[in-house]
Amino acid sequence: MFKKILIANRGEIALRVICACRELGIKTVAVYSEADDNSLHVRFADEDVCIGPARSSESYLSVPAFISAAEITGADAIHPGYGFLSESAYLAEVCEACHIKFIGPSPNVIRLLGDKARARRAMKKAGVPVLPGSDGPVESEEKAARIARDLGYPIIIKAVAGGGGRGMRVIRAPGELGKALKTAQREAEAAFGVGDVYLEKYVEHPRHIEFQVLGDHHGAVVHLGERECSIQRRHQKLLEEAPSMAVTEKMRRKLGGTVVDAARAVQYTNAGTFEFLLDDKGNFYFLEVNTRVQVEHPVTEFITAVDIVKEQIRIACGERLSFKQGDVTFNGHSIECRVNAEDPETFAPSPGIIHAFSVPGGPGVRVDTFAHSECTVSPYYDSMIAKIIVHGRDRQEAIARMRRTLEMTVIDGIKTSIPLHLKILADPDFIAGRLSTSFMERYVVEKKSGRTGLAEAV
Ligand code: MV4
Repeated sequence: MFKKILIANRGEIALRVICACRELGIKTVAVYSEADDNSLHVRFADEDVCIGPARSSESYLSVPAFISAAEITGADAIHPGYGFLSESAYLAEVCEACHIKFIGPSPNVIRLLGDKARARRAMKKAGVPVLPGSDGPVESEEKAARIARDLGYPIIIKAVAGGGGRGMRVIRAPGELGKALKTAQREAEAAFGVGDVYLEKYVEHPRHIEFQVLGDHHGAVVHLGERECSIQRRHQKLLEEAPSMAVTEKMRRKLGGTVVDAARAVQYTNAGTFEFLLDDKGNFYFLEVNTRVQVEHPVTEFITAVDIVKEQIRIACGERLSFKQGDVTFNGHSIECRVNAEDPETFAPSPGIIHAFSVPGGPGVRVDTFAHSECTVSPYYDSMIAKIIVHGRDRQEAIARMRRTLEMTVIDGIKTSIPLHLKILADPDFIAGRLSTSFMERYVVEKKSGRTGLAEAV
């Protein structure tokens, strides 16, 4: 087993990795920017290294900073968390060259799946359902128009280097195509340095459902079921749950099996997430693979009792998965609310000092956070300050448990999204499980039109 792991991240996920390391008897190295010198991840790590100024580009996004910190402290491995360089094939490659284990898939797999058009092709070949679309990048307007006509409108233009909703454009009529293609290519070039885009048939009001997988270095792959992630705004998830009310046991077994086969086909190792759209007819369509641990992994941990971060570490040091697909069981229902430091009405960031912080415990409650009383929420980083995760015997109990937990949470000094979460939890469509990626949009529209929408309710 590794003796020492460097955590190339900050905030709650850095603490989450420290939890796993402590339970496994592994020493930890925290890295931190000048804005984070009082952070809990620094306090609870065995060693710490300051890697630069507050700005991420000069600290948490610096490959040389991570590598030199690992070399100075003699770390055997780097856990990248999520965000920052967690899906950087380059970081994984430099780690390999420096004989430091990168806790994630191989550089080649990260590169393959990071190219959304290549990933789509690989998944199609492996038998995963994909939407009708272009076989690869489309350069010319003529080719795009021909493909779009065959697909039928609406279509969506996606950046090959995009993902997570960045660099997408929906086209509803042939007249919009030419200009949109050029703009999409230009924007992709500016944002990612790669201007390639591809086309897909557009699905209206789908659900967003993702499957968690784990693969070891001996060819074993298992899935841990799905997460329902449809409640999001501007591609930022607000609330996730497992299992999804829209997925039957039969669907789970079928798509889970397909995803496991596909992961094996691309020699996927470590933890990964296969994202899908689910349309109103029950059809799944592949979107992309995330090659990192996800923010919402705790809902899966609650219903399967698998510690995903510990498994990531064990896999990276070459251990075999200790359980088989048949050993994976799904127990009860879990919900996560991402508590953000933001105005619940306008969504404007609300950084500052948290003067009082208290979250109740009790049965079935888990809080993953870096926050505490008198801590600072920096304007330099993501606004997520805590994840509140609950587990109940069924969805109804989980909803009630989440509601009482949020009601008994104290966060003074900054605005948070908790009032918005409470509105979602009281929404009749949410309670009935009528979800789609348009769920949050509808709030805003209803508010503007003056009707009693969720923004006014509660
Ligand atoms: C789509 C789509 C509809 N049709 N692709 C957004 C994130 C990125 N992974 C892909 N995304 C979408 N791709 C087709 N062909 C709708 C979305 C989408 C979405 C997907 C998941 C979660 C939230 C979303 C919000 C808006 C659009």
